Amino acid sequence: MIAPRTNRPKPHGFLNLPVVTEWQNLDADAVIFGAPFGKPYDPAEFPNDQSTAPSALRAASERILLHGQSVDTDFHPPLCFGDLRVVDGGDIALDHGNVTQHYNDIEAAVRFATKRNMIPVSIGGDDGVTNPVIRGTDALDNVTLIQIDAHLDWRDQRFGERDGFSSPMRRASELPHIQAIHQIGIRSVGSAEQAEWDYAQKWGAHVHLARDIHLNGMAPVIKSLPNDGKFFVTLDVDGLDPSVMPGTVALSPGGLSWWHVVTLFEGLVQKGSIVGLNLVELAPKNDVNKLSLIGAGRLIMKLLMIQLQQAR
Ligand SMILES: [Mn+2]
Repeated sequence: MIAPRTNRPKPHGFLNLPVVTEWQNLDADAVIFGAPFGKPYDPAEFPNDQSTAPSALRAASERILLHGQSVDTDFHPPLCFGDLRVVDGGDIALDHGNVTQHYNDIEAAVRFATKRNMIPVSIGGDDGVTNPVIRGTDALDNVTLIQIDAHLDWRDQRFGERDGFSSPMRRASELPHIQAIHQIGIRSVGSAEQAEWDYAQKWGAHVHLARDIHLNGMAPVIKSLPNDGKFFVTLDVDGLDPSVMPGTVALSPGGLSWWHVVTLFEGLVQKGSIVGLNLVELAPKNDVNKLSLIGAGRLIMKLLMIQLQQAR
């Protein structure tokens, strides 16, 4: 298997973590990398603002974590992120504007990491990059997909494109290693039509509505997850409420709170283990005072701390 080579991150590694762009040299518990380019429905919409998210997130590092040895008061005893073996693996390149090759390289990077027992953390990009990311998890069997999102994303195709941002759950449902799909934070209207809703129900997707989570908390969601599950988290930031995460595109009122998502991560490691994270749809131009960059960056940290401290 050929190791991916990535572009050096700008302006520096995420949280100033060590940077490794020659992946054959990777030795870490987790690798964070940019997967910037989703397949567009209209060439005029390419590249979009979400493609700038990996660089914007790195540039906001000092607002996400002041110091590698800062304590995290949510943990008992308070734990720091600093001594976890996490690296920034750079950005997957886009050569000659070839998005199909870009998708293949994203898929290969996820596969490379999981085969070497490193947790892949991919940062999009729009939700289109979720398609190759999930395909790349096929070295893990019986994966339970945890989608945090406002939207169903079960469209078979849109404008003839099958690998765009409206289709990742549909594509995931076709993969033999995806055992279950839990969709968390779903609400209101998106691109889904009746046929997609029916198809998702028929397939057996577990849809956890944002409204029910606000009424009953996250405990019923966690209870419904399989014991000893291998959970891959795909986090479309629009799953959170716009008041928490304004820096996105397809805003939808009534979304999840910060604590809902952190509580979910904690529930995943009580039930099983988190095997990867994919974070998409950050749109820095729409952000307010770096609120979304700080929130997204800290959710990446939180997920890794919760999983890696548990595994120690
Ligand atoms: Mn969405």
